[in-house]
Amino acid sequence: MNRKNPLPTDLYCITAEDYSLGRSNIEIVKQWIAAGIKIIQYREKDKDMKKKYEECKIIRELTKEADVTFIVNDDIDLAMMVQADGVHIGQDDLPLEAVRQLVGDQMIIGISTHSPEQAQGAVKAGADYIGVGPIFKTSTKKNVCDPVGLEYLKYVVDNIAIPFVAIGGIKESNVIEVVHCGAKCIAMVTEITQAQDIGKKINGIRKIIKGIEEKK
Ligand code: TZP
Ligand code: MG
Repeated sequence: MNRKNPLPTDLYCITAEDYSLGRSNIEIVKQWIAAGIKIIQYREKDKDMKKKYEECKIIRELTKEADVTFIVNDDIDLAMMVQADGVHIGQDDLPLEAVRQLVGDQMIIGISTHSPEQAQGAVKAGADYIGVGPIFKTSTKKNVCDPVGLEYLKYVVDNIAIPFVAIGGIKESNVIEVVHCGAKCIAMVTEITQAQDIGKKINGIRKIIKGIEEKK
């Protein structure tokens, strides 16, 4: 893990226990690690902090052993307590500069963006990477803004110099469009957590991504 190059050219996996076919976050994380996933974000909006802490402690151990980057969504204190590699914040959270003061200069800070202005703001504020989305319609995230579409993704590909991850409504069936635009790191939540066979799903998606990359 390092702040300069925090995102792999691959899938970025995010937990969502409510959409995991009854499997626990820990079980899902183990399957991701077995499939060779290199970055995992813990995202749980409705659990209490104690439960989140317990899960993150275990995920930190699993990811450390496997040399997988571990990012905690929203909770800066939780990210620091479990010694995660990074924290992912939104536009309405503490300003990025303030988060940097809290976490120090080793931790990765990612921030969700939905427009060119927000992307430029994130670069100026010192983000290590940005989230770009929601690319397509998604029902996984509550109070989400309208899809930004491929147009904003293209803007980021052409104009933003820091790493980015495309997110929101991305599936095996439409990932081609996202890769064609130039995205290298792609986040999928439900497409992966709801797969019966997670390893098979991940490898199926990788095949599509690789197929496109080879044709380029
Ligand atoms: N941020 C923007 S869209 C989203 C998040 C966390 C949810 C994406 O979920 P899915 O199931 O991949 O559409
Ligand atoms: Mg958030």
